[in-house]
Amino acid sequence: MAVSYPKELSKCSNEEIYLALLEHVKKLAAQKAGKDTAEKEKKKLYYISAEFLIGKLLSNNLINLGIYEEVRKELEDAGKSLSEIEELEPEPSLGNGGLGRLAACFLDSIATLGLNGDGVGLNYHYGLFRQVFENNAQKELPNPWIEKESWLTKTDKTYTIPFGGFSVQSRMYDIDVTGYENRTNKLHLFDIESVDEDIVKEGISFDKTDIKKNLTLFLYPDDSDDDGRILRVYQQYFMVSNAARLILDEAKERGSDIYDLADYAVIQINDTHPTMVIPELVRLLMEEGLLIDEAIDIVRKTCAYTNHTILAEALEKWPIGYLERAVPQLMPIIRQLDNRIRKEVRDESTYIIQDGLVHMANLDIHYGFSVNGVAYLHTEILKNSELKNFYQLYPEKFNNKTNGITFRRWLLHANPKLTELITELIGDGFKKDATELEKLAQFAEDEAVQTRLLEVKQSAKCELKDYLKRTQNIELDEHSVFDIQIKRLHEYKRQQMNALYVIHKYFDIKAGNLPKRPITVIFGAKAAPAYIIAKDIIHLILCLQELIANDPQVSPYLKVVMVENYNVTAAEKLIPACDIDEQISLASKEASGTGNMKFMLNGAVTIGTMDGANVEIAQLVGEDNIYIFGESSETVMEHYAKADYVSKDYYEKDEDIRRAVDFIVSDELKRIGNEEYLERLHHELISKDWFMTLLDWRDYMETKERMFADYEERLKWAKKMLINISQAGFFSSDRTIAQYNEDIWKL
Ligand code: T68
Repeated sequence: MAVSYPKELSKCSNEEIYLALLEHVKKLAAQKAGKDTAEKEKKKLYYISAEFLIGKLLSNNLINLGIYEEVRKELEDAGKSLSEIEELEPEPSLGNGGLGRLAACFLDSIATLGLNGDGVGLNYHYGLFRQVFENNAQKELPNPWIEKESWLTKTDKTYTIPFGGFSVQSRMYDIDVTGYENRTNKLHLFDIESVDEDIVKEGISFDKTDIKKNLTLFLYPDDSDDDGRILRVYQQYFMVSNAARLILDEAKERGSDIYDLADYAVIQINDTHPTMVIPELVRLLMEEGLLIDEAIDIVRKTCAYTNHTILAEALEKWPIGYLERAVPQLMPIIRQLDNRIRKEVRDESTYIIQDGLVHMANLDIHYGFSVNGVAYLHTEILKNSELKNFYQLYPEKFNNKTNGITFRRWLLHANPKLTELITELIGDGFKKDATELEKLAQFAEDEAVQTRLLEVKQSAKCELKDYLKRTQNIELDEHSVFDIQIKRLHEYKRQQMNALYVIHKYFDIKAGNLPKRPITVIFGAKAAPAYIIAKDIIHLILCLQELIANDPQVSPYLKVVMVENYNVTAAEKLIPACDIDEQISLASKEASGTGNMKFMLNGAVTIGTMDGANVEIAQLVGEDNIYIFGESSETVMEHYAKADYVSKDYYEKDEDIRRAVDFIVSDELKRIGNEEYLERLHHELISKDWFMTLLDWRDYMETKERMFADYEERLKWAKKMLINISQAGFFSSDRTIAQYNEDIWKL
């Protein structure tokens, strides 16, 4: 089937081409979806998630449908550029970070492996906020992405969803999920028609109590007050009530008599946001006439839970009062579920309702049949400390599923030049079976290959330079080392540690210790709107960027760049261009990380702590090919247990640390920045430093210096790059999904 362009291709505008391709892909996908829905497929997976950070879809769909090259060539022959056309596509910002991007990678792999599984979430009109910088600080704006023509298809599915005192009418929108040379699945996004975008005023503020108008406006509305938190409860219930109804409808269509639901459906609960699906399913089954015991039995066999963090703040606990107000029909069920546990289980720490709060994770663990962490170390920490009491109750439920990423987006699409080089060296089998990348190891000592790899990296750096110049008017020196830290802004991820290194380097350069090659430190991160210290860290980075850029003594050797509105599209340009990848979280705190996997796949070398999936990466590539520093997770957890970490001690005994930390409140920075923000961050570091920046700082600094020195041995460095790429196959989300299916879903 040929693409039908409205006129001769060379005369079409990019906009016309984009729309023609959009329609073409939707048609192709629909054709395939029609073919695949075989009745013989009894069981279906529903991946419910508050976030699906899907990124732009055009190229990815073209690749997965096997027509990317053909389309690109046809456009090129007509003097058009696919990458320019792609820039017209808005990026849906239906996610925040790793958890949402993981869900998107999973959907790709589920379809690619030919599994019957759909995603279910919400159709946020403004997604996560769009970040702009003003006066060296983050400002939040709405992020509209839904256009007249888009990947969304309006369906006929609607439900009446009851809330306390009123109800709303939902509607389901679908986005096709094309697998790589395989089936097409769906991402179902629920919405309501009464949402009113005009209620948003000044930045992203709006009336949080007007649920009919605001329900699907934003992902993660500000939860610093009760109204914001209750709005999240409304959103979550809306998501899962729709999901549960859809699941029941579809199971019945495929022949389920409801009692055998577990043979027809399996639900993966992505973090605690969809947890209310458990009591809601029980409630709906009872409406169908089942006894509560029967309903609970069925739900217990149907739901599985993934945990993505050990940070207490993210293990949601909703006050009973919120639930009683928003979803009163659910509270009696939740109390029943809790009462059963109270009778069965002695350990009070596992009760669902404690001190007037409903512990969502506890509900998942008691009433799900599987609990998984997202990397080896993370799962061990869950079993042996965070969720120890639950592990003792249900050892058989616990399992690890180390995260993965889809290579279609993060290699084939993001880095065509590297893909071409790899294909030339080992053939294209790796596109289907990522472990074939191991064959690259045979070229580890091959100087010709090493040189080619360096050339590919250089060209990606030039492309990033062009991109940032064009989109953000940022100037990069492509001959400098690109040192990149891109991820949500959070103290545990320790962007502040990197910023303190920048300050240290600034002093070094001032003192005449010039680096062998200029260094460009690139950051990309959004901070949650109500997370004050995270915003202060962004402020510090932006102030450093300005200070250094205007200092003629330092700027030839050091540059700081904070990319505005970091998102999937920016990541696709940044990752291929990266030399040094920062994965510097406080050990034990980063459940997995998935950026680390994308970077290694693209030939970056990581500096990191023994945390999350870094542990597995280090094991695979060996100590010569990753730069590990910092205290171990055991030591860190011991510090927390004994409460004996005192950041001030490090500040007082290490002159370099003191100099760097004090620079935050220096006259130079205060002249550029906001005194209150800088003072607050300075105080936080010295008096709290909850994520132990200063504990690891000296080791970090020294490791980084070693890394910059090693970088100068270009061919030896290229060998490290090659080994990283060759070992990245394990981190394909195809492997992860195959394991989910084998151990949990059993489709
Ligand atoms: C991330 N979690 C983990 N959470 O931090 C990361 N949570 O280590 C891991 O690789 C990734 O999940 C995938 O497993 C998140 O991204 C959230 O975004 C979040 C948002 C709101 C509430 C709780």
